[in-house]
Amino acid sequence: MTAISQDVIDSQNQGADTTLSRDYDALGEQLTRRGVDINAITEKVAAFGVAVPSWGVGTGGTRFARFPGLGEPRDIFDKLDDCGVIHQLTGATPSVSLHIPWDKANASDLIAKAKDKGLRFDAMNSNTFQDQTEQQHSYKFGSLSHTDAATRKQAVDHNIECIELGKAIGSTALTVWVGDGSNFPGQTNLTAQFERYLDSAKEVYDKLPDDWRLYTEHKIYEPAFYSTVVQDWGTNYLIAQTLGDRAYCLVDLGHHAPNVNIEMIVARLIQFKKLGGFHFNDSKYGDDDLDTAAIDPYRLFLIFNELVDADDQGTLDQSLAHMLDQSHNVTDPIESLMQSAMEVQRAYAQALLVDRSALAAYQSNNDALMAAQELKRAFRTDVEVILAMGRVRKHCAADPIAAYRRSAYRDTVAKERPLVAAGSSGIV
Ligand SMILES: [Mn+2]
Repeated sequence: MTAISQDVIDSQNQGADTTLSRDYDALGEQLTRRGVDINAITEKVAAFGVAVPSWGVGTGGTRFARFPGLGEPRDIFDKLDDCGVIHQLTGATPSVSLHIPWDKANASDLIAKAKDKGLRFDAMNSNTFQDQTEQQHSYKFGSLSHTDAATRKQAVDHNIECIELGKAIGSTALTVWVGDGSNFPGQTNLTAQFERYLDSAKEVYDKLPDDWRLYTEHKIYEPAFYSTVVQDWGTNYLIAQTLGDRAYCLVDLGHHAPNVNIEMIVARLIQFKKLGGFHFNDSKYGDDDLDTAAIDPYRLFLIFNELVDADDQGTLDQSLAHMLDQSHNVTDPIESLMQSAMEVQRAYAQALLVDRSALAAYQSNNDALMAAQELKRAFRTDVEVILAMGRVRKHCAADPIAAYRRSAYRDTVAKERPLVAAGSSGIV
């Protein structure tokens, strides 16, 4: 059952119909002159989905404070309601990624709720970066790479538990991110710690069903501030290589030093068949977890440029896991997630507009200026109407944010959901 009345969406779409069609036709004409079929682009973009993380619909926080929002989800079922709204309005988020133990629930209840909301389950996320109340061993000094064997075993067992629940709800992937590392030079033996990590990760990998994938996520710093066990894509690649064919590297945009050439990392991982997918977000100074494309939409475009290029070459893995991973501290999380899903689609649409044969010619002639301009031309194209038309054709909202505000969904759920003082606002 959908949370927002289809009438709200339809009446808005009817109101926008004339101008949208005219603007769409005008862009279509322009693209025809460039040899591009606008409807083919619209179809591809409308079919492109990105997963929403269950924890994303709650208000985030920093290590300083968390300011709860109105009507925050109380449990995974409330979260799935919110995720259903995002997908209903944008048509861009067909799946939800669960975080265990935050979202632990009866499998059949989860399946029933997801079915009711028209959603499915994406990768499972384990959590060995914080202690749970019932837990025997602390992760203060690490989890999969801990010096103590019993703590490592506890972390391995937790990951296996995530696989088990995932199997029951139709997930086919496990994402592992650990907070393991060190805060002081000398605190840990860097080599021995990574060996312990690999041994533990192998135990998890051995329990992976044949049709599953294991994604490992690198992160340069935080919560460990001197070193992290999986600090960059090089280490991540070594893990994927060591574990086997079903292990892939996940690229979280925020988990790099400022100005790192992420699109190049993407290209390398594609070339060596180890790109697993993305956690989309944006950052200015560190792992800021800002909304996707809020700071640097060109970087997101350049990443999609690599993906589309690989797709054209036939080298793109068609099972990449695309997910949003952001912290919404000052916005309504539903609005941020809708906007971000649309930003991902926008970058994809723009990347599809690159004239690949013209670009290849500029590259082989070493015409740096024109090569750069070819990318810029695609990036400068306003593809908003392509995104909107794709949504309208799927009976989603031409303007999801406006439709959401008109629906007063947040006010409605705020009456049922009491203001919560805290709750886990994990950012991984
Ligand atoms: Mn992440």
